[in-house]
Amino acid sequence: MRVPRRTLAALLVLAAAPAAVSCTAAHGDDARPGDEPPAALAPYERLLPAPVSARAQGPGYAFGPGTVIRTGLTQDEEVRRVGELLAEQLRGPSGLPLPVVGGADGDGIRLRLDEGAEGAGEEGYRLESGPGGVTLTARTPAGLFHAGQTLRQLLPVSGPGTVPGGTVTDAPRFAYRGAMVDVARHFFTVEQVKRYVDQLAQYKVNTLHLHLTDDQGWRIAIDSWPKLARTGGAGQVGGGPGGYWTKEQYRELVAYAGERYVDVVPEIDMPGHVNAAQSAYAELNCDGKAREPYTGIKVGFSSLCVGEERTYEFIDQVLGELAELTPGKYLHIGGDEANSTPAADYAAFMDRAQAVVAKHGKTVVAWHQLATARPAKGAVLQYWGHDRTPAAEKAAVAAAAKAGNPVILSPADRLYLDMKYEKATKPGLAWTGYVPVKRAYSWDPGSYLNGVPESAVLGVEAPLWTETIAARGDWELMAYPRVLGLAELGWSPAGALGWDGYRRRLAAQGPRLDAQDIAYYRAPDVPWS
Ligand code: TNX
Repeated sequence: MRVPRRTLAALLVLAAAPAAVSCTAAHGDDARPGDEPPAALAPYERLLPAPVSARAQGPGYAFGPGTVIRTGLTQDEEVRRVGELLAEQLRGPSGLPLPVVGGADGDGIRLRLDEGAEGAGEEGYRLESGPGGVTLTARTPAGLFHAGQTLRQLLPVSGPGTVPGGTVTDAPRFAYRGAMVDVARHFFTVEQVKRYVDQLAQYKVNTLHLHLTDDQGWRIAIDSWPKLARTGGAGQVGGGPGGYWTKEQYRELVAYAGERYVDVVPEIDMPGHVNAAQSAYAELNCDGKAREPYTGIKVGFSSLCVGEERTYEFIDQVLGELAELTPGKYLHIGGDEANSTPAADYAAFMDRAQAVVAKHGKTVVAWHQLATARPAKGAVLQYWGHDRTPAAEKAAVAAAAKAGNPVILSPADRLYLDMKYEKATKPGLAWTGYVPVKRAYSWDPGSYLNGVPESAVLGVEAPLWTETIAARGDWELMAYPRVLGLAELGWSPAGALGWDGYRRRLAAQGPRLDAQDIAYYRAPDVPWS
C-alpha cells in the first residue's frame, strides 16, 4: 500500500520525537465509557482539525501588550488584510491592542508570503513559535489565514498568554470543505449566516453552500423575475413570515465570506423543489395556474414544465443573474427528489440546465441524482446517500466518478446536520436514523463509496436542512459539535483521524465554543471539561 507523503511526514515526526515533542496524530477508535477522564491535552495536541504535523519544542512567545502583527516586506494588500482580520480576531479574547505594521523583522506575529514554501499548496502553511515571536509562512494569503486560525487555538481562550514554542506544518487533505444552510425552509438573515461563516472559517471550512430556493420559499432577489422573491419569498415552513435577500445583501455576504477564504456556492434547486417560484409565476406551471404557497415539509411534489420554452428563458435569466453576483466558480442546480418529473424529462431538463450554467461561465454542482441522467464534463456530484441507498444509485455515482466527475460527499446518515443525535433531541428529523457525534465523524471520505477513489473526491460537506430549525439556538445545537467533525474529515490527513483522539480534541474546543456563545450539544461520549 502506498503511504501518502503527508502521513509519512507525520509518522516521521512521531518516530523522531524526543520526549518533549508531541504529535497530534491520534489512533484508536473506541470510546471507553467507563474510563477515567483523559488528561488534558497540550496546546499542540489539541489543534482541531488535527494538522499534518505539530511539535512542541523549546520556549514560547509571550503574547502581550507589546505584541505587533507584521505583514511583511511585500506591501501585499491582501496579506495586510489577513493581518488586520487576525488582529481583530485576537484582540477580542486577549484584550491587547495588537497594531498591524509593515515589515518582516522584529518581535511579534510575522506573516510571510513565500511563493516557494514547500508542500504548502494553495492553502497550507507553516507556523513557528519561539521566544522572538511567531512566524506564519504560506504560499498564498489563504494559507496565512489558516495559519492565523491555528495560532488562535494555541492561545488561551481569554486574556494574553504564551504561544508555546514549536512548529506546525500543515495542508488540507481535500480542496472542498463545505457547510450548507437551507435558508428556504426557514428564512435566516445575512447577519445570522455571517456568524456561521465566522465560526466555520476558524476550523478551516472553506465553502458555504446556500440552498436559496425550495417549495416553501425563494430567498434571492432576481431583477428579471421580481415576484420570485417578493411573492415566492413571503412564507416559510409553518406559515410564519419568510423573507429574502436583496442582491446587495447577498453581495455583502459573499464578500464577507471571501475575506475569510470561504467561497459561496449558491443553489437554485430544480426541476423539483420549485413550488415557491410556481406560486409567484403562473407561467412556470404546465397548466398555467399559479400554485398555492406551501408551508408543509413534504418533498417531491413540484416540477418545472420541462416541455415549455419559457422554462428555459427562466433558468437562463435566473442563473445568469446569479452567476453575475457570484465570484466563485460553481453554481449548484439541485436536481434532487424530482419525483414529479418523469425520468426522460428529468434528463432532458438537466442537459439544458447544465448548458445554461456553462454558458454563464460556471461549473455545475448538482445532487448525485444527476449521475442517473447525463452529467456534463466536469460537473460535480454531491452524494447525499446513506447506508440504505440502492446499489444502482451508488453505482451510477461511481461510474460518473470514473468518467471524471468529481464527487462531494455528504452522506445523509453521517453529515446531515438536521438529523437528531438521539431520541431526545428536540429539533431535527430522523429519516436516516439518529446521527450521534461519533457516527458523524467515524468514516473515511477517501474510501467511503465503492468505486469512488480518494482522487475522485473533491471534498466533504455538511448540509443543514431547516424544516425543523427556525432559530439560532436550534441551528447551533444541530450543527455543533458535528460540523467540527466535518472540518477535521475535510482537512486532516487520514493517519490523524480516529475517534479516541478526536473526542479529546473536540472536548478541548468546549471552552472556545462557550466563549463564542455557541449553543452546542454536549454529547455524552465526549469528555467535556
Ligand atoms: C432530503 S438531500 C432533501 C431535502 C430535505 C432533507 C431533509 C436532498 C438533496 N434533499 O429536500 O430537506 O432530505 O433531511
